[in-house]
Amino acid sequence: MRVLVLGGDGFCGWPTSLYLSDKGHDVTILDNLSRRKIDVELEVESLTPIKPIGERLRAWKEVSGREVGFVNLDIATEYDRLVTVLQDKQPEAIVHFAEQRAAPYSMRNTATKRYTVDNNIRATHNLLVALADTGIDAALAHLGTMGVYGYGWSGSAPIPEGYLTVRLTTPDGELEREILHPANPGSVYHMTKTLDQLLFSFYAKNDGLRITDLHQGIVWGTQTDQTARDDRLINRFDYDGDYGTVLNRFLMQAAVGHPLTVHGTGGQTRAFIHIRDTVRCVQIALENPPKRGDKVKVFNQVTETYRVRDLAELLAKLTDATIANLPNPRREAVENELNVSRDKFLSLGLNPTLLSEGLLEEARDIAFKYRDRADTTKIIARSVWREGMETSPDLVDN
Ligand code: NAD
Ligand code: USQ
Repeated sequence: MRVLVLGGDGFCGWPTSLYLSDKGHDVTILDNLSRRKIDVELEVESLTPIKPIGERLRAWKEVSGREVGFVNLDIATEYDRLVTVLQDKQPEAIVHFAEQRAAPYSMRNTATKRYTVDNNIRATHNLLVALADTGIDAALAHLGTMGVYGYGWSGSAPIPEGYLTVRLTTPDGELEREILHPANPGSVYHMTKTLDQLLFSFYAKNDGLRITDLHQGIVWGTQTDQTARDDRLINRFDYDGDYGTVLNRFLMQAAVGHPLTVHGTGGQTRAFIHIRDTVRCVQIALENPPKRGDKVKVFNQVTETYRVRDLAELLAKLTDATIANLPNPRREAVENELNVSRDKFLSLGLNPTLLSEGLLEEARDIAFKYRDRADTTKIIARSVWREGMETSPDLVDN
């Protein structure tokens, strides 16, 4: 298939681009490199030494013999160029990763809240209207988030894959309806993903676009079979207080001898997926698209759920790290249950990479290898959900 990967220079997009290329697809990345610019703004770098996009692509051609195209394009602001690329490439499939994805960055200040909404909503809408406008019938897979459902709203009842069946009492009797699961975002970033859902629903209904929304959990790990083939292909590893996600942060913290930064009691239960499964799930979704006229297909892209403090305890046991219970910079439930339906991917053949299998390898090979690149003053999360909330001081000297 001719596949466009929007946001293909990022943490999930880069390994997905290589995976799809390796499977024989004709891949072109569209990315405005905004994620690299945010690193400059935050004065932080990926723990792993990622190469510039041009060098990445040359290295991939050298090791695989396959070419991946690249267009530097801002999907949120360069609509006419987006249309030209679509007409030129005539993609059969599109994967949409191109959004500002960090909840803490989206809550950092007024400017980052506005940027997150402007960037994410405009990018998604530009893509949808461009597909409707050009009549290109590509299968579109978007990376959404488990956070659209909120945490704990349905107690221990399983969170369905996107839709909820409800019964309405009318003067003429009972009506049964399938509705999008109520949206309950916990950050401006998560809010943009709930708004994306409405855009998808409308364009599927009105224009017959074929859309799959992948409600993904927290991605952990770094390397895939493809990114591990050459040092120049290495994937990014975010560990800073805004972009680092919890399990990769704990892995990195254990590697540099930093206490594990548990927010509050660590009673937050979250869904997880290894990066190797992210790339497989995207492939499965592209191979099983909805038909024209179908409603948006929703998959919960998660393999396991864990409580934050259980992850910290597991790592502390494996690595001798200590645990620090810090003031939580976020407004979120102190403790929550999370029961997620995840049958669709399993029924389509996903064989999940479970946490214990990859964990040691990941910790040893990546975080430890690059520990000298860490700036420990960037570890503590300091973007607060409301002005005046307490944050922790640095726990170690840099
Ligand atoms: P990332 O920030 O590493 O990658 C996003 C890429 O999109 C970056 O390369 C960035 O430069 C590009 N981009 C952003 N806005 C753009 C625009 N307007 N035009 C062109 N390119 C643009 O993020 P990631 O971790 O790879 O996440 C990818 C997607 O998956 C996001 O939409 C995110 O919400 C979703 N997701 C990620 C996780 C996770 O744990 N990382 C979990 C669930 C869902
Ligand atoms: N947490 C800690 N200590 C830390 C970092 C985080 O206790 O050092 C806690 C947070 O308070 C939160 C939980 O761990 O309760 C998860 O935080 P996170 O930063 O790992 O994940 P989150 O902000 O939810 O965002 C990440 C991705 C986002 C994606 C989302 C999937 O950045 O793009 O959408 O995971 S999900 O969480 O399923 O919505």
